[in-house]
Amino acid sequence: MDFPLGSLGLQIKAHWKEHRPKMYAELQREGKLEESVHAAQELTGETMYRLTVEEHLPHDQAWELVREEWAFLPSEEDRPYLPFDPATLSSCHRLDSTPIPRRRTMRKTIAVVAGLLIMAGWTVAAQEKAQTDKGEPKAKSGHETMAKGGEGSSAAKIARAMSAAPPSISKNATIMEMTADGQMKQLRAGTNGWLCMTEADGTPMCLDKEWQSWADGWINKKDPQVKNIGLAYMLKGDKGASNTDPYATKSTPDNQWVVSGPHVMVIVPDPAQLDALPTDPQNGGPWVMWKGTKYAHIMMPTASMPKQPAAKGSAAKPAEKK
Ligand SMILES: [Cu+2]
Repeated sequence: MDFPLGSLGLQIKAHWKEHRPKMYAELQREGKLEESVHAAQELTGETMYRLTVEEHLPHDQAWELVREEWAFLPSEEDRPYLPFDPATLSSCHRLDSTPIPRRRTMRKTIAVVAGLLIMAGWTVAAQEKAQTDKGEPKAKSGHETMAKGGEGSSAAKIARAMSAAPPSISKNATIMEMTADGQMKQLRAGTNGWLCMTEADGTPMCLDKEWQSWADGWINKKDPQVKNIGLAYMLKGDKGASNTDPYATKSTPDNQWVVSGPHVMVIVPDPAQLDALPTDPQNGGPWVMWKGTKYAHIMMPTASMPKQPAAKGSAAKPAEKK
């Protein structure tokens, strides 16, 4: 088998080598490097096609959603554990399961889209560079920041928040970010009742109305007002949470720290209804997080759970692979 890499593929390979050297070396050792880069290239092209041609998302928005999904992965320092195993990447990994039309016409399109992407990337980089070179003073406050320097970053934040749910939901959702001091700041108004937000650490999630009142309770440490079943998406996974303590910020020997891959979350008005479900994140299916607290909810993985970081000083069994 050979796995032809286009210019996008070559960029992906270089990016992985620079930003995820351990993963790169491991893939190389397993003889899976070319195959994985190729899969990342194809998935990125296919998904761009789907988002732009089929779902009519503007090109730059689609690219923001897709670029870090498989291709330009976060660095190993920022994100040691990915929500997927790059060695087993295949076309079953998609932003969602919308089928992709006829394979044959795709080939050409992928090449074209990938070409466009690279062009777009260059243009933006070139424009940013040109601005810096001109020595334009950075806008300091208020509207100026939003209109000029802030615009790119706020578009990126919006795209990041949107990436938690399928585009059909997130494109019309209200977008907010939680700032470092825990305040919520609206980045864009929405029309469909959903809220897509990023937590202070950048973790994105999209919440329906019930989950929004739940989040209000959780953030402000008061009783959540859950009146109906509530649904939320976290298709980018999270950076880790205690399975028992809603307010834990890091792993301890006994707080059942768990890093989750892509998942959906469910809340119900009566927490007793969750009693029938397991609470072990590694049981292979959905589980209840924060059981026995006011914030108990169902975690429902939509992909295999990622490899867990070795819990320091705990007796936790090592996460089994595959
Ligand atoms: Cu979650």
